[in-house]
Amino acid sequence: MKMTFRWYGSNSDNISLRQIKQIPGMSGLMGVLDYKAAGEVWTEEEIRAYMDEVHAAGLECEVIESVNVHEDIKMGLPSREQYIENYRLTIRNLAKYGVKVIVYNFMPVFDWLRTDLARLIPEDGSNSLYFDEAELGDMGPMEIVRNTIENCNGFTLPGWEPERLSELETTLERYKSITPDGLRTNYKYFLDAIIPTCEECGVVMACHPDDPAWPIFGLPRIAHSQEDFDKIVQLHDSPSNALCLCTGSLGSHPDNDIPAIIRHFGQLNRIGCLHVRNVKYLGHRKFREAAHLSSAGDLDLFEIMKAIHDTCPNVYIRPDHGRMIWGESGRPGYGLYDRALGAAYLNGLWEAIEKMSK
Ligand code: CS2
Ligand code: MN
Repeated sequence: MKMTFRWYGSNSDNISLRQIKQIPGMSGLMGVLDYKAAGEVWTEEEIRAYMDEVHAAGLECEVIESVNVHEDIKMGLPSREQYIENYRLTIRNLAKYGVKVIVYNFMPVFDWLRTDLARLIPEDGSNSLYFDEAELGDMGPMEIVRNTIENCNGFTLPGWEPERLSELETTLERYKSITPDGLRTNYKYFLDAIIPTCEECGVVMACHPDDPAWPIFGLPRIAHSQEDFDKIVQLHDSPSNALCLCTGSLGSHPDNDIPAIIRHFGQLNRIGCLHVRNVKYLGHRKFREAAHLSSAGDLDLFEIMKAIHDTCPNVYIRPDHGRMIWGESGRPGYGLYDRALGAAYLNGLWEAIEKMSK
């Protein structure tokens, strides 16, 4: 297992590489050029500059999260050809600089969705991301976008990049005629085009699940259960067509048995990387993000780490979102302290599992 940390680059992260390096056991980053719009080519110069900075801090960057997929590819529009070509060039360029895994998602319009980005946890005064379908009430997609952007403390949030949302109304309209099977057809077209490139240059694509793990606003969503992912890995049968299993995203639905899902895809060699975090169920389609510790939420992090250990022991993982604690303020979900605590805890579980299995 390689422990990594998400970092947005020196111009848009308030956390420094030095701070990340000081977290025990941190091998490197899940990095990103966060200023690149979906569909753009990531040039060699841009990648080199980023990698030089990361390496100078004594860290690696073998995973990129995310190279976003242009909406025209998901919708299957004729303009997708150029965006796919750009995506292939980006894969090649990243591979030249040591990138092994590229995280992405195939969710229409929205990446993750929350109704509150800083819900107070009354027991201890910390706050975390929170979702309550009932709170969505009459809120339409436009309103939730406005809310989210207003409440992100001035940071751009992954999945909520302004350029993806500028044509929101037209896009939402177009999706009305796309069924889940239709979306899968467009997905297959994309994979058939890019996976041979990945195989050539030793890169694994890792699809992130829908979050929350059910459809929202009537949009087709096809990545929130084991069954969905079985279909995805079969769309193009190659070890380069893999998954980024996110325990918190999948775990937002209590029916998803996370350790079993990890074991299933781990045995198939289809896990490119994992996000490991905990969630606390508060009712039907209502949850908040919890501290990583198993007893703080409803997921069993020991069983999760054990499943990783048993089926994909060399995989990249990162603590995913954390709460805001100790008076920290920053990008919602992406503070330093709670994610560092998460990493330390997961490393501790790992050490114990390793030693006990000898
Ligand atoms: C991330 C996702 O912050 C998050 O919730 O786990 O935004 C993830 O990076 C994307 O879905 C991957 O494309
Ligand atoms: Mn995630």
